[in-house]
Amino acid sequence: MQVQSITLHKLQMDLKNPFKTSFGTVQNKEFFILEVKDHEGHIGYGETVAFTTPWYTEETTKTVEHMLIDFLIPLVKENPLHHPEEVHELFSSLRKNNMAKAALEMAIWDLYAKQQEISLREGIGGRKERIDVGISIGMQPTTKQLIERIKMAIKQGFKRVKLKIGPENDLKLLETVREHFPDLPLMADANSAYTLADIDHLKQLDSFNLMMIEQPLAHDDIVDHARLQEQLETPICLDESIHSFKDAKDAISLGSCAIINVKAGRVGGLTEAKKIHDYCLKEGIDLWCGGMLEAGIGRAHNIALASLEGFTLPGDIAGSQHYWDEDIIYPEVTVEDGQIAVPESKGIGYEIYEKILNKYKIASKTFSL
Ligand code: OSB
Ligand code: MG
Repeated sequence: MQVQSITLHKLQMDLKNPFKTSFGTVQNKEFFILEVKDHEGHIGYGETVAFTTPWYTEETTKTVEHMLIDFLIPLVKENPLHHPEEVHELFSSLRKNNMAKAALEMAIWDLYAKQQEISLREGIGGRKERIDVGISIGMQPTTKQLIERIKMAIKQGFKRVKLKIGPENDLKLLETVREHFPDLPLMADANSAYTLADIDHLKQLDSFNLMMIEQPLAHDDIVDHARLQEQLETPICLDESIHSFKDAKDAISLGSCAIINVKAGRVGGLTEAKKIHDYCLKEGIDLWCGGMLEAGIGRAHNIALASLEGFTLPGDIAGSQHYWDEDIIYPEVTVEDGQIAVPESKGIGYEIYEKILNKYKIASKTFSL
């Protein structure tokens, strides 16, 4: 599957609303769309998910650009590929930088599916034709606004609601939310806002019947999470702590979590995400697909990934309209009754909307291979 050229389009797009977590606020996204072309004119697309500051993982838009240009594209140039599953192994000679690796690996997966004339879903072995989705609601200026947001999410049919919490806004907030929505499938994401010293405080969260609490402790921890899970009835879901299949295996065997949130960007691509998926399926561990406030290309990849049967819980995959005034793909992603139809056409199953891409593009570079 020889690659002829790789183009990096740098985009700047503003989210409709600021997205606030315990660690900071995202409003302006700066990221790359990757175009990987072969000699027959097939094009595979990828999207980088790092932010401009390293608040979520250590990667940033700039480190991703550096890794792609100085290391990852040259590796693809020097090594002929036969199948996208070889890319993860090829990139393993370079440490970490999973988001940079994932963007290129995922573009190569899309290219492969297009060459084979199959959907990306089929390419990775996904069986679901529709996927259940939930919504992640950032911290709101007032509880009243949060309640309104939740009402809207329920009206739109989302299968579960995820709230962002931290030590300053958890118990009272969850109490109010539960008063309004006693039976809503609800979960909370702390983005590492607590430490093990907060254990008595965290135990109080058990009274809210949450589906899970996501990443309560440090971004790089699995040991303390195991200690916490021992004393917590609410299942713990790990996000930031899981960067690889090995992390997932270790966390499961230590009892650090009962559920995993997989993001292909965080684990270095679709091949590693699928490996985690296969293991969770075998071990009976619940799994769902996380999000990184992606534009259409990243969103399309998440939809294909979530079509694998082991994604047992609704993912953080909203429709394009939820985050963007206009998306860079057509058709845009739409949610109906809390579900997204997985496209059947070739590759990711969405086309690039050139006009919109060009509108938000601030630079492009092409590398011939
Ligand atoms: O922790 O899951 C997270 C967004 C950006 C970075 C990290 C996270 C999130 C979300 C929203 O919760 C996910 C989405 O809807 O794309
Ligand atoms: Mg999270």
